[in-house]
Amino acid sequence: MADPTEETIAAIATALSPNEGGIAVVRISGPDAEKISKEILSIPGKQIWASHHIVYGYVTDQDGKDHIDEVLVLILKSPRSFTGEDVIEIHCHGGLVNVERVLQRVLSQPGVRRALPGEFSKRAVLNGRIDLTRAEAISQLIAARSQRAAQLAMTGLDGGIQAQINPLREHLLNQLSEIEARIDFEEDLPALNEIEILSQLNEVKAGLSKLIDEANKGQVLHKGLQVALIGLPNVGKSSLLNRLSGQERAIVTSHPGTTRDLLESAIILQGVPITLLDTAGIRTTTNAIEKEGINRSHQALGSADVVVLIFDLSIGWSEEDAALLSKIPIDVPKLIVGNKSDLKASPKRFPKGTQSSRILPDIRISALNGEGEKEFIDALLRACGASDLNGIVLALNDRQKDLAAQAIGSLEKIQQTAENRLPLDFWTIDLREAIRSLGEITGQEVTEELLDRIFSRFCIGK
Ligand SMILES: Nc1nc2c(ncn2[C@@H]2O[C@H](COP(=O)(O)OP(=O)(O)OP(=O)(O)O)[C@@H](O)[C@H]2O)c(=O)[nH]1
Ligand SMILES: [Mg+2]
Repeated sequence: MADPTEETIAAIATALSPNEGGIAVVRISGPDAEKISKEILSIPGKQIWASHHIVYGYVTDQDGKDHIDEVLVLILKSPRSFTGEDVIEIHCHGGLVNVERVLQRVLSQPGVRRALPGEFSKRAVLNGRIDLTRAEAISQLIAARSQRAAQLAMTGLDGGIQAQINPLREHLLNQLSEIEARIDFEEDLPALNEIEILSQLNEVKAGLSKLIDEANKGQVLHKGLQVALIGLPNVGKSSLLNRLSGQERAIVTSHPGTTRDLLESAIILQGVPITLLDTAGIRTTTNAIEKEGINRSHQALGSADVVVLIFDLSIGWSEEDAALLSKIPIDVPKLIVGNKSDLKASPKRFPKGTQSSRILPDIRISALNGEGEKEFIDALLRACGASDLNGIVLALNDRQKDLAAQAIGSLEKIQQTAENRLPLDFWTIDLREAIRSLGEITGQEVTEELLDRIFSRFCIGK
């Protein structure tokens, strides 16, 4: 089999949508990109076929007579292209059927095959056009669900992650050479200043911890949060969902037991993508449909990142509310919200004594007139640890975060090695391990197999 980078690959690089898309792009990359394109194109007049030029023409059928589509063709010769290989981009008309026809015509040629997910990006990395952190940032940029998430991904694309990790890795490499020199030339060099080395390693550890901390916060921006609104019937769960989504998403009536099914609404609060779950009001009922709805409410309790328990201020905090509160899993952050603050409040308030660390101070709102909405949103974001996101400029993804944590683990082992007065060889083992973990983040130390695993999660055409 040919070396994978010797093969020419092709895929649709733009999003596919039926009946939509003024244009779409079919990308071809590899040594035969030019030859294949010329075979299927008819280029009228005297146009210049040269790198970084655009030519106008038609994709033709097998006989070269009938036109399949009218297109613009972008020519990018190696190494000045995204993949570093010869790349031809055929900008054709959009719509599902048309683009697929153009791609099929390309694939009908010998020596070209359909690209695997992320294969263009993988080649870009292998050919040194971008580093691994930038390739992953592109994937995050495409998947961004909010402006803030896109902005964070862009920092990665600008090389921000590489710029943070590289100096830390360099630092460790320097320490490693210090130690190795002592192992190799023990007699010729002054004794190792172990305290100094350990303090340097601690600095690296602190740098990594900070990155992990920011990653945890930043991931909220990428992944978003599931927030379940629960409460007794008629407390105003659906009204609150409608207010936060800015539309009449859920049916609201004065009839207890209106909502019978889980209802989702995707909203963005201060840059954080949030999936709100409206649930059926929980009570004892004999109605089979409502029962099933209540079952689903209980399920939603288990999967939510935060549970918002709503009660009716005009009725006051009741034993049923307390019973409901006790059903929420202990480790899920909970926000107690008193709704209908526009009505005369009952003296039965949420008892302060029952507050634990996972229950936040109660909030009073009116889903009817919007009173307390801002305080509610702030409290909600605080409850999920997403309130203080403005300072974050960079966020490692899960893979990078795990590797940073592994590096910290290795550095901690060195601390122990030192305390146990073990020989210097033991220091180098863990130090090398830490260096390798950081190298895997940036792609300086990755195997082809690992790259395959990373890029297989990318979308097709990227
Ligand atoms: N005065 C006042 N009425 C409200 C407020 N929020 C909701 N309501 C009213 O309370 C009633 C119930 O509201 P819903 O939003 O349907 O309540 P729910 O919790 O979804 O009820 P179920 O789906 O039956 O569990 C409706 O008549 C709403 O207009 C509020 O803040 N103030
Ligand atoms: Mg409802």
